[in-house]
Amino acid sequence: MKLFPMMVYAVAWLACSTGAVTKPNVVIIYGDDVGFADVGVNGSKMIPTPNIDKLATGGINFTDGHCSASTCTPSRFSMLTGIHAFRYNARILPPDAPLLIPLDRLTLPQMFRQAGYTTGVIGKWHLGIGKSGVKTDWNGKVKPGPLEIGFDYSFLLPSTNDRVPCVYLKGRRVVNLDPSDPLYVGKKLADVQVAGSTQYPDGKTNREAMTYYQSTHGHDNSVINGIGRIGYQSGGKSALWNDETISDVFVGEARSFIAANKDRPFFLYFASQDIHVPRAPHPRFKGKTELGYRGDAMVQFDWTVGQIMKTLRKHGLAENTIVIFSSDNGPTYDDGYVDGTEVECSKEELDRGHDGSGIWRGGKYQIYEGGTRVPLIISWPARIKPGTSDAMVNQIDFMASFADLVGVELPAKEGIDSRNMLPTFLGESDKGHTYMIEESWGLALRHHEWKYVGPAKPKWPKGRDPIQPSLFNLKDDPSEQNNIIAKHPEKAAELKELLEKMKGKAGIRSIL
Ligand code: NG6
Ligand code: CA
Repeated sequence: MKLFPMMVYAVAWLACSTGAVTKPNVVIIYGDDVGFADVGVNGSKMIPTPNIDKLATGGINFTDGHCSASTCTPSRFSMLTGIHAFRYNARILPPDAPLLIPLDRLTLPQMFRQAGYTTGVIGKWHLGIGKSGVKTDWNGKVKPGPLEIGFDYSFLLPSTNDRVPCVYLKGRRVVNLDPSDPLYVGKKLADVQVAGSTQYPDGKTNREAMTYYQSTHGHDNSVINGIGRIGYQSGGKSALWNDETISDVFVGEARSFIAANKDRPFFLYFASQDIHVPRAPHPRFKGKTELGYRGDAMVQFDWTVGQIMKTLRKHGLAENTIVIFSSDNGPTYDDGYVDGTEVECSKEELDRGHDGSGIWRGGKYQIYEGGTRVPLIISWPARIKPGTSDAMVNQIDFMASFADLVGVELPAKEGIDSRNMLPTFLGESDKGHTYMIEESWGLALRHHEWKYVGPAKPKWPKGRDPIQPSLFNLKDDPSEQNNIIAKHPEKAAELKELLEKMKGKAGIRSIL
């Protein structure tokens, strides 16, 4: 057994030197709100994740791997553009937001395309769709979106599962939309009260309509499938998704995409809705953990990973496919619904003994390590030797790193914050970043064991981030309990100055 991957490695290498090697496929399996320790290999004991663990033990498991920010839209923006989200003021997007990624920027899928790859996105988007200043017509061609920024194939949950519209978008069209029940999306109820289109209960005046479970805060606009959502929708009844089968639908899409592209190199960005609220795992996963919907949704996500791996094996693609497993921000518990998640706030968000961020402090919305230090597993049986890596790395670096792997020259003005970490991502070097920015409501700068946290605006999210500038030493104090800025003002000043420089327009790659 041991010999087999080595043989493939040797063959791939030989083929490489003759120029005949097939480029590896690249699949990013992206979780939503999955914390560092929500997976078994990083310490989760109460949620079984055998498929993710198998991926980790066959690849590199990073202990200091980061998404670029502690919320969804900014992290996804940075992973797909190689640019820090603060440069575009990227924030969690409302349901009817226009496309956030500028059409004239090089994107990760475009870069793969230049190298001859077919590119696809399946899953949650949350990067906006449509043109700025023009109301998106959901009954016509919905664009610009993924197809305009480098994806050849796209099957989306357009925003987030807690936001309208609760329909799938395939290419530029809403799936199963009945033209006699046109679909409207808006911020206010009045925006969507159009005669002839199905009207859904308004959670503000009709909470009883929330029959799946009630919302705890917000999520009280249109109530669809018994779940209150953010934003208002009317129409599109025949197109509504079923919350409990979203994972099955996405897995089906992934199977078809892989089968259709098995004979040419492909890049697949697979973005699951798990384990974001409203957590609604398929009934076959309910009760698989003692942690209610959140734990069960994670078991469902692990099943999804297993199905994608099985599909790759079925088509003989398992050896030469790079599979990345990661998440868009750290864990959260009650994020808006009464879904059985129990939090002991006094114990730093511990749910019945399960701590989704492990020893790292905090989670989603926070500048503390738990906000951005997420599971990061990279597997490529044909080349990567299994192991763990403590190198400090970031998803924002995928663009420059994969450009190197597939032989695309990244222009200086594109992906300006993306740095080439290919040898580290492939486990051939243990050298991580010396300096790395972490984003939340404010910005932090990591430097080896030091972490400087800049000032955050004293607004939402209340009390979650330190408002005053802070300094932590992660070697002595990995859980960021002691702000030692008063003891080391010179270190804080040094990092503050560098952070200001890194924020400069030219981008990080040009200065570090
Ligand atoms: C917040 C929502 C939260 C979640 C988050 C986005 C409220 C009260 N809270 O505004 O439920 O949707 O946005 O999550 O509405 S993310 O993973 O897409 O960043
Ligand atoms: Ca998220």
